[in-house]
Amino acid sequence: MRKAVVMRTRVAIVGAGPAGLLLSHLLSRQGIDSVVLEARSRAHVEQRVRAGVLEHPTVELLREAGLATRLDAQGLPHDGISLRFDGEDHRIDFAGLVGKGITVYGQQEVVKDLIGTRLAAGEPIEFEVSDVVLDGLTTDTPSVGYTAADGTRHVLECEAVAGCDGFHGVSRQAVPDLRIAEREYPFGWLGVLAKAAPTHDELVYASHDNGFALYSMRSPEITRLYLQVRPDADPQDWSDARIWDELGTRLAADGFTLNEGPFLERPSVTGMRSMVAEPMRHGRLFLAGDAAHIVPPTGAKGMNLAIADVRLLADSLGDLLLRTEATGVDTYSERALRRVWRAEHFSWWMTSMLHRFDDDHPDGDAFGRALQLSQLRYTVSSRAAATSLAENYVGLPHGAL
Ligand code: FAS
Ligand code: PHB
Repeated sequence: MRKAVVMRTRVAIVGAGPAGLLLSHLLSRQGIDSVVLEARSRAHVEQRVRAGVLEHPTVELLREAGLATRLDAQGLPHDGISLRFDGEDHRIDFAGLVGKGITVYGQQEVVKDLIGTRLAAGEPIEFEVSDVVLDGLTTDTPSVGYTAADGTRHVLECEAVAGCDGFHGVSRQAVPDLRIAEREYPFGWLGVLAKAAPTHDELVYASHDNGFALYSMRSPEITRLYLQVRPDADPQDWSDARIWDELGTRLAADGFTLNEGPFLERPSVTGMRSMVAEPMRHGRLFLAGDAAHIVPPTGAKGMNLAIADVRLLADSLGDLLLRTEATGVDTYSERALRRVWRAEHFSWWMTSMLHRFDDDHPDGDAFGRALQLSQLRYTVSSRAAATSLAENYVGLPHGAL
């Protein structure tokens, strides 16, 4: 049995999604070395279509960190969204209500920018690793064992481990006595990416008796659309014609047209859940992003929350490793969870208000639907209610809670 190759760094980061990649960049700006370990290939990670909306604080952070050149050139700034119900459109004017907006820019573009920046700086990302094992987490010399893409076994000795490996990763399992709070929703989203020029310049969230639909976009040539479906829906049961027909029905409103076009990838169904794992720290292991929490995508919070986590974690690790000041890491979990729970509530609220529950679901009866319509009407007619939606959607300032 060949001896493992031993390497050293200051922070071992498991996962090359937005959380892991941004954390490595923010640490590097403080002169702190890290190694990013990623299970998939670079090509897979860079083409994975997921989130599409960047909160205001996310854009500000990416600009401050020197990561916004392409974002500023290709991102689509939006000053509002529309809520659509009873065939009527109601715009929520973010700029007018809270003086800020959002930017539509695909998560895979953020990931490409981060990978490009890290590799240009000659900083290591190990793709296609396997058999990741975390060790020594309650000491100040933890290590991460892994098998590299070439099959050789490695041990990465470090001073801290960042678990940025998403919902299906290994890090969360390494935290003993984890408290999990979660909720499964009785529906999922069928997502499509169409080569069809957007006909509307802002996002539309539609609540229809047939179900929820979301109209989004990626560029002046590409539309991103979602349909509420059963959580176990098979995309094979949804022909292109059926998808366009249902989108047309649910998004219908005076003056609204929907350009159709070829799908750029096979439609896929994403399940919906809310989940929070506490604490987000165990010794020298720190969880960030989807490794610690999941939100339904209705509030466009998933990636933004991951970015807020690692901003906090990068500062806390800087205090610990550069100034032997442990207050940051000792309060990281409690401080991160304040924003997490704010985003969890907002995402649950948007999901509960906009989706159709089946008749046999407690929220699916006539009373439940009447409550939803009342909430929608109040939200679009009250400045106070619309302002609350706006400030949550554009993103509360980092550190505000
Ligand atoms: P990620 O899951 O992005 O990254 C974790 C990385 O760790 C992955 O690259 C994975 O390959 C790697 N990994 C896992 N296990 C590992 C191991 N053992 N060793 C090494 N690496 C390992 N959010 C929105 O705001 N809007 C959306 O529309 C939206 N749509 C989504 C659709 C889907 C199908 C999914 C799954 C998520 C969606 N999200 C959406 C949420 C998503 O954007 C996440 O919030 C975001 O990717 C979180 O980033 P990370 O925490 O970095 O986790
Ligand atoms: C997207 O454009 O992918 C998107 C936008 C808003 C959401 C979810 C997804 O709430």
